[in-house]
Amino acid sequence: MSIRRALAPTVRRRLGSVVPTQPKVTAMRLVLSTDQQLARCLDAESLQQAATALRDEGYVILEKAVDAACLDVLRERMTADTHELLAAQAKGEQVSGWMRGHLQQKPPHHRPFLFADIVANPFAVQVTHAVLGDGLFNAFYSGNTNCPGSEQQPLHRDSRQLWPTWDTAHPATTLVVNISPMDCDADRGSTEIWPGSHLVTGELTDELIEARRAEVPPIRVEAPKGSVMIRDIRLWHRGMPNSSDQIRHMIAMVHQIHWFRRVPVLRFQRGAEDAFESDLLDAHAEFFDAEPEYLFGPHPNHS
Ligand SMILES: O=C(O)CCC(=O)C(=O)O
Repeated sequence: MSIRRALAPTVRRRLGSVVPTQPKVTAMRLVLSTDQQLARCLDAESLQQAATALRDEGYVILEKAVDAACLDVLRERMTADTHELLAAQAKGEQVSGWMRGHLQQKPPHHRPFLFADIVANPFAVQVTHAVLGDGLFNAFYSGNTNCPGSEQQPLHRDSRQLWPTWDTAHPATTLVVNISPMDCDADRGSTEIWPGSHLVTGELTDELIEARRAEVPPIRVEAPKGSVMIRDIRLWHRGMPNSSDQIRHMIAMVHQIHWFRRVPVLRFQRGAEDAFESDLLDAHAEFFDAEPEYLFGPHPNHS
């Protein structure tokens, strides 16, 4: 496994003049080795690095963590579903999404589109478990679709600090697991994220945003196909214009600490239970014979 990581701004400040020339944080990523892929397990050092990145920077990208074949199957089906959503939108039907070209789109909830590499990705679960501890559960199975010609979203965070009047941030309670079935980069409208901003308290005013930009500027997610990005739900981010001719899908799951209020269970088709098996993650799911209505179903308020 290789790891690229610059020192976090907090560390740079603490070290002061000892390392005045350290570059700013630009990425936090781990590339899984073949051994780790075969073992379906991160080694202790990698796990610690990933958990530390998530705590300090608010995100980590694990490359080579998802099988390409299942991503291809998902992309084909999700592209067909996007066209169905866009056709409905063109006819005036209500379709979820914030700003032109951005859709809240659930992946299929039935066989053969439910894969262990996605719904219980062992590497992602290891990392979220390392940060959130025993008893974590998944509260969400949906996603963000960024269509060609989309516009920029306002900067936002998907959840505020739990104690918004405090001037210090609390430890992580909720982590978003994002998987795209394709290469993600700025041309294809990858998400803009603000490293370390999950620890910033206060309202997202223009003044606070500009002060933060001067200290730690935002970056665009660069995640080759097969990557998983895990981010703290408080991390500042936004959807950006997609200047390519390709629809960018991004599946989103939300892992929560055991004591968090539970949303209603997620509903999937019976026969796919095996995909959700995990010693560490409670899938918080129920299975039914009928194919669940997912595409036009309700969207809970997450991610
Ligand atoms: O699609 C993205 O890159 C981010 C979307 C997003 O943050 C949102 O729709 O709230």
